[in-house]
Amino acid sequence: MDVHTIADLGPDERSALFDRDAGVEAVRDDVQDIVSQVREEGDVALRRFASEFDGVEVGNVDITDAAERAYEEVDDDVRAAIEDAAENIRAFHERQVPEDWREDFEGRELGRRYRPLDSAGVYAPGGTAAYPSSALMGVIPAKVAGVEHVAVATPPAETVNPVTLAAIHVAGADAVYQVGGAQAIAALAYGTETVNATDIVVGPGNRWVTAAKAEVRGDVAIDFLAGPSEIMVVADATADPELVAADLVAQAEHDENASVVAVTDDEGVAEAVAESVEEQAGEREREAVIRAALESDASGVFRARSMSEAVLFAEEYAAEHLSIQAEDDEELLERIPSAGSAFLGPYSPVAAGDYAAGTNHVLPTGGAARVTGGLSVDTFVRSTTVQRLSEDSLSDISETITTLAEAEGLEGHAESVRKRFE
Ligand code: HSO
Ligand code: ZN
Repeated sequence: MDVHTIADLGPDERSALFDRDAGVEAVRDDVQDIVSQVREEGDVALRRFASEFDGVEVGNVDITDAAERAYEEVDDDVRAAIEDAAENIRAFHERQVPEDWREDFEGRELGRRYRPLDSAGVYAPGGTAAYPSSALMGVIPAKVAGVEHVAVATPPAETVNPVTLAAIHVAGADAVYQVGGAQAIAALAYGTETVNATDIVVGPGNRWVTAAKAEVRGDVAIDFLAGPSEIMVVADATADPELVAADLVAQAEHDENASVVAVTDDEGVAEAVAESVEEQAGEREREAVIRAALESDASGVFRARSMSEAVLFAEEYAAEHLSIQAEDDEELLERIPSAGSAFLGPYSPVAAGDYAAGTNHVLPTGGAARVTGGLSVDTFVRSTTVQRLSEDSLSDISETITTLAEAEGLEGHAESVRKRFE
C-alpha cells in the first residue's frame, strides 16, 4: 500500500478518495425491469428469478419454519455466539428507545409521541457475502422499536445458510422468505401473494440490491444506499502500526471495492502501517480480495503535516468506520462530526462493532455520514407532535397567528382563531 502526502494530492487522487459511490448507475435499467416484473407477476417472477439468477428451483418462498430448525441444528458454539452477540446488540438498542414527552410552553402543552412502524423488511445478503451478523443488525433494532411484523429476505439456495437462518430466528423475525437481489427488495416493498408488503426496507446488499432500494424509495421508506465498506484510521505517533494495519486488512477483506485509509502526522507510523499491511495481507485467506482493495485509488496511507490536517482529511472523507488511535482521541473525535461509527483506543477494533460490541454495523458509506447515522431504533419509529392550548395561551398568540395568516392571504386561518373568542 502506498504512502501519500496529503499536501501533494492532485484533483484525481482527491476525487478517488472523496467521491466514493455505490456504483448503482450501471445496473439501474436492469433493476427497473426486475422491479416491474415482481410488481406485475408476484411469486411467479420470484421463482423465475430464483431459477435464472440463483440456479434454484424454489418451492415455498416462505421459509420461516426452516429458520427455527436451523437454530436447533447449528453447532452449539455458533448458537451461543449468536445469542451472546444478540444480547449485546439488544441492550445497546434498548437504550435508544425514545420516550414520549409533554411540556408546558407558557400555557401551550406541547410534546412528541413515538410509535413503531407497523412493518419492516430486512435484507440479509447470501452467497459469499452471507453475513449472519447483518441479520441481527437489521432485525433487532426493528423488534426493539416495537415493529410488529419484521420480515427478512435472504437469497435462495439448495440449503440456505443455516447460520444466517439461526441468526434471523434469534433476532426475532416474524417471517423469512427465500428471495434475493433486486427482486427481494421489490417483494418487500410491494408484496406478492406470499410476501407481505412492508413500510420500510433496510439492510446492506450488492449493487442490485442497492439500486433496487433507490428504485422503491418514495413508495416505501428505506434506510440509506450503502456502498462498499470503508475505514478511516486517524493515528498519531502513539498508535501501534500493527493494530492499525490489522483493522485496514480486516476491512479490505470485505470487498475488492472497499476503501481503506489511514492518516497520520508521523512518518514512522505511516511507513510501518504500509509495511505491516503488506505483510498481514499475505497471511490472509482472502489475500486476493484484500490486495485488490489495498491497491485501489480509494485506499492508502496518508501523511499529514499535523493532526489538525489529519482531522480535516478525516472529516472530508466522512467514513463509515472511523478508528482513532491517538493520545487525544476524544478531542480528535470532537473535531470529526462526520462518521458512521467511531472506534476509540487500542482495544476497539472495528470487528468488535461488526459483531458483538452492541453497536450497529449497518452504517452510511460514500460520505453519507455527513448527513445521517447508521441503522438504529430511530429508523423504525415515527414521531407525532402533540399540542393542547389553553384559552389564555391561544389568546396570547392569536395576534401573531392572525397577522401572519392575513399576510399569507389566508383569511380562513385567521377566522378559525377569532371564532374561538366570539
Ligand atoms: N464491516 C461490515 C459489517 C460486517 N463485518 C459484517 C463482518 N460481518 C460493514 O459495516
Ligand atoms: Zn466487517
